[in-house]
Amino acid sequence: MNTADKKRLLHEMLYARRYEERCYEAYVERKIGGFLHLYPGQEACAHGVIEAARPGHDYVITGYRDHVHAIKCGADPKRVMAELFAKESGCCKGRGGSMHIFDVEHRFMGGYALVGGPFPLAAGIAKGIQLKGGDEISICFLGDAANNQGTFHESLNMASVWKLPVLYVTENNLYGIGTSIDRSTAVRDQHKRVEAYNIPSAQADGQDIEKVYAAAVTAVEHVRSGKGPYLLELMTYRYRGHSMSDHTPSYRTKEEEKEWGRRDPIIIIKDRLLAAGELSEEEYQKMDQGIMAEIENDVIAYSEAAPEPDVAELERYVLAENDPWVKGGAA
Ligand SMILES: Cc1ncc(C[n+]2csc(CCOP(=O)(O)OP(=O)(O)O)c2C)c(N)n1
Ligand SMILES: [Mg+2]
Repeated sequence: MNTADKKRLLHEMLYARRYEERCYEAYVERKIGGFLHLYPGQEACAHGVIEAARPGHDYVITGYRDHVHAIKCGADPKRVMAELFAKESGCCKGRGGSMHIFDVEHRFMGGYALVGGPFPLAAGIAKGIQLKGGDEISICFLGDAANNQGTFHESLNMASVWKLPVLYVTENNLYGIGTSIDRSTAVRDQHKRVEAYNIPSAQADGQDIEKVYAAAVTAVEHVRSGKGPYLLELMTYRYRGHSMSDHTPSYRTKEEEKEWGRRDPIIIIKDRLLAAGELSEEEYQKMDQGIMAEIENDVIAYSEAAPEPDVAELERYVLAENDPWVKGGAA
């Protein structure tokens, strides 16, 4: 990875951090309602893996912690924020909200609330690619706790038997809501679980974007070359609680939080660039100021000014049969 790539990824991760922090504030201001799961601490996972793939060409699917994955795939940050604000200009016309971001144009296939739900969907997407003979791959990001769902085992077994082009990425942040992995899961190292399905796997440091990227290049290359599925486990940590319902977690020790705070994905790449003389502190501060101004003046202003959905159209998009657009009629 060259210096320009490292700086761009630093910019993207810092943007993601400030974006999510601004979502937190907007929630407190009651501009965002419903569920809200934020990504600070885990930025190197989505950025490192999707960077190694072909965003907009490969299909990406994930759970409810989905804003950053969608944006890295190419979704417009303004339309993602407008979606969180439940506005008509949102990427799902304000009907989906935080857990249901979707952007078919950039092949971001959602955003799902059901833990483990995307495992079979990702396999289905991969089966479609295989039947059509395309060179795309299907990438499924989910948390460590999702791997205890039956869907994980059923989907990975079929994916292996059918040699589907699907990359499963476990973002292992050591907790499922407030339950530590050591209390819920017999195997702490998630990559070991797929040996039972004859699927190759690896574990990488999810806080270091260069390590995530290197591991993801190997994983993507394996899947794209037709050798079947692969599982990449990324060891990471979320700084805030599971969602806005537990924003100051009481189930973790301060020592553990501090330890992971020292391994911040943005600081790791920033310090590396500083030490190599490829970035100055002044340049970094300017980058940060620019990002915050852009989010405020561009993204938030757009979302605040965006129109509300029409109440008369509340049932539109609930069922395909209600929608003239789906039947081939007017938009
Ligand atoms: C089928 C199902 N069961 C339970 C829940 C409630 N639930 C929401 S998130 C979650 C824990 C998921 O943890 P993990 O997969 O590790 O992801 P993380 O939130 O840590 O990113 C649970 C049990 C749900 N949404 N869906
Ligand atoms: Mg987890």
